Amino acid sequence: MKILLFGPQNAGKTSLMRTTCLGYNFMKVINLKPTKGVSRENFMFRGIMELTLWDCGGQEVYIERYFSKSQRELIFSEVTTAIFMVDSAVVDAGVKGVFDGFLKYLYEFSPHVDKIYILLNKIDLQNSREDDNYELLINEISEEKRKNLEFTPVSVKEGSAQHRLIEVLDYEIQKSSLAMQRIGKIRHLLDQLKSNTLSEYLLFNQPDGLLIASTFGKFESKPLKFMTFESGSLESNLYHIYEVVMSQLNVSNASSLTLSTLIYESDTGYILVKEIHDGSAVLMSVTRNKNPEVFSGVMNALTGEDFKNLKNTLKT
Ligand SMILES: Nc1nc2c(ncn2[C@@H]2O[C@H](COP(=O)(O)OP(=O)(O)OP(=O)(O)O)[C@@H](O)[C@H]2O)c(=O)[nH]1
Ligand SMILES: [Mg+2]
Repeated sequence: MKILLFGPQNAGKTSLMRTTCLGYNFMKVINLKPTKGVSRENFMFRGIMELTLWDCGGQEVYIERYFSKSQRELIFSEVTTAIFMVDSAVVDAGVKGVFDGFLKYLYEFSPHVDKIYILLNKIDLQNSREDDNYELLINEISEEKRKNLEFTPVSVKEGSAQHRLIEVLDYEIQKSSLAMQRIGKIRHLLDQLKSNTLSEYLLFNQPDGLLIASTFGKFESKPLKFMTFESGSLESNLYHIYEVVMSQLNVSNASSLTLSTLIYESDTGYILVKEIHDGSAVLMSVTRNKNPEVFSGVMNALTGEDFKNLKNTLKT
């Protein structure tokens, strides 16, 4: 799936991409340099849909190049989702020309695109003028074409832009029968785990931290940040101790890098967190009580056939 992220310089396109698809926080992208030409990146969105994001640097020299005869087809063909982004803190008449060119070539080379998303970014700024930017962009566009345009005022800094992008991509997932099949299969496997172990399961995608599926059906949570697997002080001590113990036991091929399951205990149950498939996803299991059988049931399940199936499904 080709996601085209287009718009004038400084709009926040690269910030949006990195914070949504890589789970970076805003502070980490505050000093981004302007993107030189097109930066193409592949992501596994929600662990089920492969995206190629075309982040088009918005400086004038590049825009001219994208619109040139030799490049326009490459940029604007085979687009699945088209997003235009502007910095609403500046109202620049030149942006209208960029927007009109974007629409023209998109309609020409990807006529099947039924919705075009326009993000009026940086509304967190005092001087943002999203209404003026809206008026500027929509001017002289026919009633017919306006129906396909969806304007949303957003802020990458405050998180609403990421929320909107996730909403747009989820809408694409629903249109893709392949993605829906995959998610159906994963849900089925989680339900299988649940019925065998009296526990609830939540499966997260690591790069973006988003939920892939859970045994709760609809479940809303903020994207996870996977800090504990990297830098929890308890874990880093554990790695060291584990290596010493293994050498005492003369186990030569034991690597602490393969440690992959964390277990937490509360008054009422256990939470087991297991990395899957080289850390591309994380499975969380929450037991309903503290019976030893329930605990060992989950442990068995996480090493058994259902888990293997789940792992294989994620791999393909
Ligand atoms: N206040 C505020 N600043 C933002 C927001 N989004 C992005 N920025 C800042 O705007 C600047 C430009 O962001 P980029 O993501 O590099 O913009 P871009 O659209 O990729 O720019 P080009 O690559 O030149 O086309 C950075 O300093 C960001 O920190 C926002 O929502 N609010
Ligand atoms: Mg950029």
